[in-house]
Amino acid sequence: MPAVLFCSNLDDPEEWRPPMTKLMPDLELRVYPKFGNPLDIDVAMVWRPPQEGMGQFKNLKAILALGAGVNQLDLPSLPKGVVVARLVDEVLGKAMAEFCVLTALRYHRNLDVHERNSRLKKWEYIIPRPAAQRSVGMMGLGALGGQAAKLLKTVGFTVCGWSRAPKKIEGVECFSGPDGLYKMAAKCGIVICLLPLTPETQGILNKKLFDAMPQGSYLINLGRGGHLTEADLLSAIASGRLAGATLDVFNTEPLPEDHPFWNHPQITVTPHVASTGGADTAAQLMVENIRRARAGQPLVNQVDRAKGY
Ligand code: NDP
Ligand code: OXD
Repeated sequence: MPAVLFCSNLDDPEEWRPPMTKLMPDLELRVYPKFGNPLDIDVAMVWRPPQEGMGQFKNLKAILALGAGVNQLDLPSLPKGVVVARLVDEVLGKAMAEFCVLTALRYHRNLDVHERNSRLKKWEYIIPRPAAQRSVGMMGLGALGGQAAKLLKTVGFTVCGWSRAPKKIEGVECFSGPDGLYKMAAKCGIVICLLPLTPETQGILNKKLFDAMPQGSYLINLGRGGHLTEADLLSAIASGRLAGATLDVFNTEPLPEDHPFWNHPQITVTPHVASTGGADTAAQLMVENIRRARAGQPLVNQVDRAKGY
């Protein structure tokens, strides 16, 4: 009887078991590290592979990521022939879009400045501007960035977006390709990163990008810590090029206690909480992909291992 491995230090397998068993009554879900005979495992639901890697699961056909991002799976290290699917889920998408609107509005309505002023008992009237006068640039127009761009538009922002391949999204000015990023950045007072972390996007939030943005802009990084060149952000804020940043993801998580971001008055740190998937809604996708993997069919939301997302 083939079995599915569940391996995550963040997700609770007992949240997934009931909705998945409802859809697949004969599901045999084994939780790492008590998986029994490794040769029984043909599919694995994984946030991050165990330290010893996935090599011992010789009959593994597919990895179903417990995240939308898959960089933490270290794709090149996975056995060749193993297919990988990402998590795309309505709860995840909705929560991420909310977080984008929340963080963008906070900067748009100068709440960051008012928060600092209130600690100093400083009464400073800043005239609020209409949202349409603020351009928000979305780096990544996939499942999450695309949905967030639409909600930002609904709130009234002028919205731009950047992707690898050209895209058309109603009401969103879309850019693509390497030059497109800097053309978009030049227009945007708030830039949000919702890219996957790949060799091409590593360190992409850097001086070149910040220099392209208007003076006094804001950065919101919800992608991965590896997107950000940390020293460039600190310099850009020190010079006034950027007025502040909200960072949800970091190279090392939890963010080390002595990290300069913690106490920086213009940086807001959130502990990788921008969004999370819902087991109830995503169980259907997982079960569908277990069936497909066992039938040798392409997975839903299958990752292109060469592209890295
Ligand atoms: P998708 O794969 O659906 O979308 C990725 C987007 O990025 C696509 O539009 C893609 O372009 C674009 N892209 C990728 N590489 C490049 C490149 N080199 N140049 C330009 N554009 C590029 O991913 P999701 O939207 O589902 O997720 C995005 C990321 O969000 C995840 O990888 C993860 O890192 C992060 N995340 C963070 C969470 C948090 O709580 N902070 C929660 C969940 C996810 P194209 O459309 O042309 O392929
Ligand atoms: C994800 C995440 O990739 O939570 O899903 O970061």
